[in-house]
Amino acid sequence: MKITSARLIVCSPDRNFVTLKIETDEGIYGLGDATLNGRELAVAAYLEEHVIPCLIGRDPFAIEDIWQYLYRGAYWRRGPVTMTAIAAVDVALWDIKGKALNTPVYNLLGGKSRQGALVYTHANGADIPGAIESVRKHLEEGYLAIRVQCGVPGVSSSYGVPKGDKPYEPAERGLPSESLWSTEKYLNFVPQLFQAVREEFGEDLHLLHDVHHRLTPIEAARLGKALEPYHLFWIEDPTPAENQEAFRLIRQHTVAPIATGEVFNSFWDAHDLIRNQWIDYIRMTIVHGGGITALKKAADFAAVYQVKTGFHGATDLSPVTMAAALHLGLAIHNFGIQEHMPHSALTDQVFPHAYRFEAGYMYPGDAPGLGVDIDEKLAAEYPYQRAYLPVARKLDGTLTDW
Ligand code: GCO
Ligand code: MG
Repeated sequence: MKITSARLIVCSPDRNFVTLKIETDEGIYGLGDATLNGRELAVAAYLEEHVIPCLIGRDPFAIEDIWQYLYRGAYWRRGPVTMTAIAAVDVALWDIKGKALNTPVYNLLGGKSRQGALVYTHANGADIPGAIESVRKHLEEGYLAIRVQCGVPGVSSSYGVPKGDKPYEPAERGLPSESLWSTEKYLNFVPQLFQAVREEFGEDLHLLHDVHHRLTPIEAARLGKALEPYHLFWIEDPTPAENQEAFRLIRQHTVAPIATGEVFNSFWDAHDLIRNQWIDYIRMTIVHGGGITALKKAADFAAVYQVKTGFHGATDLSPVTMAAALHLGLAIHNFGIQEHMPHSALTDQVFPHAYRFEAGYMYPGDAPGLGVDIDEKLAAEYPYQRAYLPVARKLDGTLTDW
């Protein structure tokens, strides 16, 4: 079998997606997600100008060799644009292989280690009563694990809380919006939020919270200690992770479980965090971390140190990534939990898929390959529109981590 063509489908059904379609001389094609929220066309250009010409004529079954060719052969390595481009190729090749062998991708990764993947979804509210009602709604939908974000009194806009009545979508069309942040107000408020949620829903519900890179290590340690009575499933991105050593300080003060890694694009971004067991869950995702090939290796390394996976799964990762994450999550032994921020109905129409949600778990389905497709005609009705993630400033105007 030979690769005969590879092309990009860039569309924007409610938000931007970049999809790579690799076609072969046997009529089988594969899909890869190349979406990097707010930098979509950078990845598209990298693929079109520097990667696709090197794919034509290659054997699509040679997944490992093509991965190494695109990683080591590029000379300039790592970074979100490069690794997202490699991921798109890699996932498309796994899709082709599954289709050619008439088997779902999870069977190529060791087979089922479980029947379904435990998932968590996003609850949010402008205030505590609003957040409580949002948790209730998702409980009624059947979720067993729920992330809770809430507006912080005295701060105009908080992470994870939608503006108006539309579902939360961080990237906004037009130039970056600016939001305000107050560490002091946040640290004083969050324990009250989880005390209220536990009082309302009891002790069994898995609760998660995303700090979104906004605290210093010692502030994160303070938050972890303050939330211990509410035994969260995890506290996510407590502090920026460029300095992996910072997590040692957090670990010295609190037993609150820690998850990080959604902004990672290489195993090396997590190497010290994992081998020192400074985290409990690695969130690096297939679309930004180099694909199924790379994430399987990272997950296997994490397993040696009892670190579990908690793959990123926001709406800015396309249904192709959701499908790939469910196949990998079904197979690896140290699967922890999968983020499930459901896409819009329109997005699901553009990307018909086999995966499904039922009673707190998701199932990739048993279609050969990944079990996801793209309706190119419908996609073409929603052209790309530049969008940016917000930036954040402290109350004194200092730019800070959004
Ligand atoms: C999450 C993430 C998202 C990101 C978004 C960036 O936990 O799902 O933090 O909310 O902000 O994916 O594109
Ligand atoms: Mg996050």
